[in-house]
Amino acid sequence: MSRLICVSNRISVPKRGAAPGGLAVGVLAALKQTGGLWFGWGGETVAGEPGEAQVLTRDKVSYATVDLQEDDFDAYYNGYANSTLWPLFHYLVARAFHYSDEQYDAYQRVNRLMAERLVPLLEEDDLIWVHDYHLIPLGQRLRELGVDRPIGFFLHIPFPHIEMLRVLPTYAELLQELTCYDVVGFQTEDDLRAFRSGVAHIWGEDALLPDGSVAVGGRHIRAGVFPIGVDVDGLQAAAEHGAASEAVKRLTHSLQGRKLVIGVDRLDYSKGLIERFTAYRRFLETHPGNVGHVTFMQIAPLSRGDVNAYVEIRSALEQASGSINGQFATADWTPIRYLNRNFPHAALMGYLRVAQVALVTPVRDGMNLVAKEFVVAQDPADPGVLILSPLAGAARELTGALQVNPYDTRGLAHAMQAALTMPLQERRRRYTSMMQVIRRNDITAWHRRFTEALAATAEPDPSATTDAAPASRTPSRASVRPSDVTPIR
Ligand code: GDG
Repeated sequence: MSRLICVSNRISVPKRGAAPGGLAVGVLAALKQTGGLWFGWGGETVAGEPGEAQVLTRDKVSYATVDLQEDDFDAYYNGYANSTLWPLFHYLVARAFHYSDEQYDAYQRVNRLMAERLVPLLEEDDLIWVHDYHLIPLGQRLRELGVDRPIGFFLHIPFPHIEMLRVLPTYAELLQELTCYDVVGFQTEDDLRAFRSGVAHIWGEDALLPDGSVAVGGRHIRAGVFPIGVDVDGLQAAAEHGAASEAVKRLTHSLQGRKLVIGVDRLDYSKGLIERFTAYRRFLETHPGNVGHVTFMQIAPLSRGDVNAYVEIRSALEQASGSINGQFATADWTPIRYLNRNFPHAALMGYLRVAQVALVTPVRDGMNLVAKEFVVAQDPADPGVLILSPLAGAARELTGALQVNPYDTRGLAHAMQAALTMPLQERRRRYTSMMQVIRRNDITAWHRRFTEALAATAEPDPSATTDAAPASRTPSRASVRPSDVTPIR
């Protein structure tokens, strides 16, 4: 069996008792099953040229960490990855988009360095799986260094339609880099369609194959949908256990019989937190019977604090929560509990279980694992209600949620009232339908489907087009039509 190599921007060597978040949970689940190597930045920056990767092995999994150069890190991570690609891919150009050639160059240098440090660790039979927008050029850099093994890429965030993508001065390079992979995976059909709109824009409609894949430069790139899921049994056990913990008992005691509405999100402008707070204010104004009887707890651990747009959203949320509490609070009730803290994942699952309603209302999200975690955490006999944005990838699967546009303040306020008063029978029906799809597309299904698709590219492809170049996986740059795009820089 091939060894699996997972590559992501940041890797966390697991410490006992520490629970990793979204991407990390998925990657670890895949690696624990097959064994393999997880490669990425270890969290340290250095002044000079970074050294070779440091490798540590625990059980069947090896963790290889590299340092990054101080000067490049800020421009690569806070700059091009999180101030250019992140807002653009979330369709939030007007809110936060910024482009600079220098940051783009740093992004490319970091990807080159990662490729150079990874190559000495590779073995003949490896399957290489690259994760997320920080590392889009990595596949092409590995090919340039002679790596001929299957390389796959999975995008955890949305992929924008070409009409949004072409705002980026380097969009043609980005598409070219994606076509250097053997498998390109997305969260939803919408993301896949958007990718195909970009491919058609550059290489023409003929490059689009009926099965969703694309043919570029004589190569066949399998492009598909692999919705990320959760570890259902593990989370259910954690939620049951968490609900009985001291921390959760203290929470329920403090509520004094009031209903709990919960939100759990990284503090990010894509998560729709300002819009959510505004809707909660409207809910209290238009449904005054709830004043004093409902508590909204928003957990929002700080994230990307060195990026200006994140400093601004933090300050706006502090103002909004303060203003709502100032308007409605009484001597013995606070309408919003706003917590900028990181909690152990098991504690979060306990909090999700005891909530009657979850607000998962991003203005755009690749999938959103909290939506799935909330449903899994529920007591099947008395489940809570999920209010979900249709702009989250999870909305494609979780049709049993109350789906409301996050900008629709009045609609969200109505949905909160409907959720808090929903009869048990309807809550159970919605819960059951969502659990079916969450189980079908769980975390194991996600990594199994992706790694199987990747392994299949190592086999000879009977459906390959006649002009395919079976001897090489290296795409040719001449495949980008010069008339359609600015020259590749
Ligand atoms: C990206 C995409 C896609 C949250 N607070 C704490 C904590 N969490 C955990 C949640 C969940 C994870 O972090 C967050 O995952 P999401 O999917 O909700 O969002 P992103 O971080 O934006 O993830 C997203 C995901 O990648 C996977 O592909 O779904 O669309 O944007 O598991 O429970 N975990 C701990 N403490 C916290 O305070 N330990």
